[in-house]
Amino acid sequence: MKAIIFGVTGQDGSHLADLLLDKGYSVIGVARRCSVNTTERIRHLEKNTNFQLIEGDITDAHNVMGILKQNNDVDEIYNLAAQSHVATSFKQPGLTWDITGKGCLNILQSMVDLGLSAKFYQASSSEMFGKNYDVVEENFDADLEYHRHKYQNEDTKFLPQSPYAIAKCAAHYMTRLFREAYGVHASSGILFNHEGPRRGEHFVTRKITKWIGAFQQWLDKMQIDQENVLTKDCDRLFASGEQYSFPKLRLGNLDASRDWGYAGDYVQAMWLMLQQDNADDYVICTGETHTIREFLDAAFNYIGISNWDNYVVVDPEFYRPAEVDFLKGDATKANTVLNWRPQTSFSELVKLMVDSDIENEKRLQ
Ligand code: NDP
Ligand code: GDR
Repeated sequence: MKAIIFGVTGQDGSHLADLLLDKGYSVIGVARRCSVNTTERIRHLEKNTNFQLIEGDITDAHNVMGILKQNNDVDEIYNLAAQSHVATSFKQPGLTWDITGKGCLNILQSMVDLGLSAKFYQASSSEMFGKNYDVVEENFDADLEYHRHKYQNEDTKFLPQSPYAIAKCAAHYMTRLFREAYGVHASSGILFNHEGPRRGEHFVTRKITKWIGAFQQWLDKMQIDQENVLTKDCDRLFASGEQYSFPKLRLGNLDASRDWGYAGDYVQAMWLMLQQDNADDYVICTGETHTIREFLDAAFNYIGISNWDNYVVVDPEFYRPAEVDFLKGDATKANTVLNWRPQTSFSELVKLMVDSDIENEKRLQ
């Protein structure tokens, strides 16, 4: 089997390449040219003879057509390429549109024009739900008290809140159109947030765990006992000009809720979608939601600090013009049809990321 991954240098692209190579695929990864090396996440694949890295940019239709023409025997095409940072999409909406929206069309149109029979995967996003959710009322207890349970699934209407989410909606509808109009085996995975040690450093979970890794390393270097010193004299510790000073962690909205899973589990769902006889759309999530505050609780507690508010500054710079407040998916369809379930719990994910960032910082010293 032969697969092409657009966006192979990203978090998901690197996990998907690992998965497909383990399954015996020959994998072509497409990466855009850059003045610096962007292949850190796939460095371990450099010597794998089943892996080939080629240059390409999905905003260039001519280039995409050339790549697919040269590889017209491909079995599966995964489009993971995107300008994927929601906050950046407010500052660079046109670029986001070209990559995250039109890039998908460039691939689908080339597939049809070349008459390829390959299966196609589009990386759709829970951000497409934006402000919207559905509600089910359930009574859990004997005194018939009803509880409102909010969730998003394949039937929830999209109400996007950012240029990124709007571009993703366009790509999602384009994927469905090509499935229905031209019979392309084109599936969209509506994936909720998924993280891990390979997560980009500007997404909130990784920003937190990377800070913790650096902070822990600094405490060790300064031989500071966090329980005895930090809790008592915290402000002095962070004051500039002091002998001991370490920049606080600056974050934006801490009250948003996200359904966070582990990226390694989620690429399995992408692959499963392309193994089905019929193409379709699937929500992929854990079904649990946590606020940023709860992520902070879990991550700081793990290194033995219970009062993280001493180390975190809320900075309006990281607020967005429009926010997605609540995401909590319902993956019943993926559970039933794909037999897919997440394998990594929220606390396991937090530990995995904190441990990895502590190790990274040690290696840098
Ligand atoms: P990343 O931002 O880590 O990776 C994005 C990839 O797209 C990178 O390899 C990047 O290359 C590449 N890319 C960007 N622009 C272009 C371009 N013009 N041409 C070719 N490649 C390009 O994202 P993730 O791995 O986290 O996510 C993968 C996909 O899934 C994205 O489409 C994202 O929007 C979507 N998604 C992600 C979720 C998540 O929680 N991670 C949830 C739902 C959807 P470079 O290294 O050069 O920047
Ligand atoms: P998101 O992820 O926007 O959900 O998109 P991100 O981690 O960027 O934000 C999650 C929530 O945290 C709040 N937040 C901050 N976010 C960032 N990046 N930096 C901060 O300092 C900060 N402080 C608070 C945000 O306001 C938001 O509410 C991710 C991306 O991977 C998308 O590509 C993907 O489609 C969706 O997940 C599902």
